[in-house]
Amino acid sequence: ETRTQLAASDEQQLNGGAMAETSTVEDVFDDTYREKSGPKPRRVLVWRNIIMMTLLHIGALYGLVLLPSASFLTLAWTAVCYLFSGLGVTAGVHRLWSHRSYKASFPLRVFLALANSMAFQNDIYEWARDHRVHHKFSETDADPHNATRGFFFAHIGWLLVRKHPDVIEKGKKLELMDLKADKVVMFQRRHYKLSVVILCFLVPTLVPWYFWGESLAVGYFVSGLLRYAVILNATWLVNSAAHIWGTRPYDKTINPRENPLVALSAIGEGFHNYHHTFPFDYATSEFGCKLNLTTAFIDLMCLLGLASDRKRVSKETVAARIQRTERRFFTVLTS
Ligand code: ST9
Ligand code: ZN
Ligand code: ZN
Repeated sequence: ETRTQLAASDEQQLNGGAMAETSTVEDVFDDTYREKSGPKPRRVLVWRNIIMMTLLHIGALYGLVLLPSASFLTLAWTAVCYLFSGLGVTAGVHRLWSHRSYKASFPLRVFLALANSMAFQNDIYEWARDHRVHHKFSETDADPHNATRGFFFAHIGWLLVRKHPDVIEKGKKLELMDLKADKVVMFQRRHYKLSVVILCFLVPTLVPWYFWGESLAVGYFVSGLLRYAVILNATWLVNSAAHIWGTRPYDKTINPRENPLVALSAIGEGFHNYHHTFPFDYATSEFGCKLNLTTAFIDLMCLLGLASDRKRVSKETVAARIQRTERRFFTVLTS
């Protein structure tokens, strides 16, 4: 059995077989793709991004210097912004829009799209498109943050150079109808720049200044830049650290790993061996809400009637998959 076949049969057993339909989302590994032989294309640096990312990190360091002078309310506000923008990535563009692992009502999608703009990680459409190619062609030329090119490339380097042509070629063949049909996604894409200026920079800076007289500098460098840079790095650690360090209980033949430290900073997204094995599971982990605030948030939304249809892989399917991939592992070793 290939990885693609394994995932397809596991997906059919979701929620103990209760949810028999298989989604059309192309987020499972494609065994048929082969990297082109011959020399790799030249690496083209994008200086605009290198300069902007350097300035951002210098600004964030200055935010760290200002941190002791921030009032308690400003620190609490910064934490709220961290959580809010984090959920826009984890519960929003990752588990909902990239993987369709649950359904969200219109008001919840509006909330998640606003939160997503506060995180400023490219618009939902672009992020989800890149993320689906990441899963489908993981650890190859067609993976935008191919971790076989090293920690730095998987972490931030991929945002500082032109993409490998195979990322674009394979990405263009993806089925993205669900994203194009979502009015919230397309609205956010149309007004992306303005929404980022307002939500990622103006709101975090102006709220502490207007409501409790914080200085504009502390608002900008702490709640704005420092919070933004930390969220970015927490997200990137999933691509770098969680593809390099950790255990592989579910499938030893793939690189993504279980990394509890990453899970903690990325509010539940570090169980990456599980996630690449079962990308359609809304909890992205075997262990539900453990170290996984995002799963707790989605559960709460279901309780409030704002979300539904959580896809969950059963314990039996997990156990069966571990056994089957163990067999595959030995076949790979001995062939
Ligand atoms: C950022 C994103 O940080 C982070 C994503 C991380 C993903 C993590 C995943 C892990 C799991 C989840 C964990 C969540 C944890 C959260 C924790 C929270 C507490 N398919 O891109 P262009 C086509 S962003 C199909 O310019 P270049 C397309 O036609 C940070 N087609 O390529 C496109 O035009 P359009 C802020 C594709 O020139 C055209 O090609 N943002 C695809 O090679 C050109 O595309 C930045 O820093 C595809 N996949 O440039 C900006 N890709 O889009 C960074 C492209 O109009 N980006 N096409 O349709 C850039 O500047 C550029 O993309 C580039 C490449 C320089 C990197
Ligand atoms: Zn990954
Ligand atoms: Zn994913």
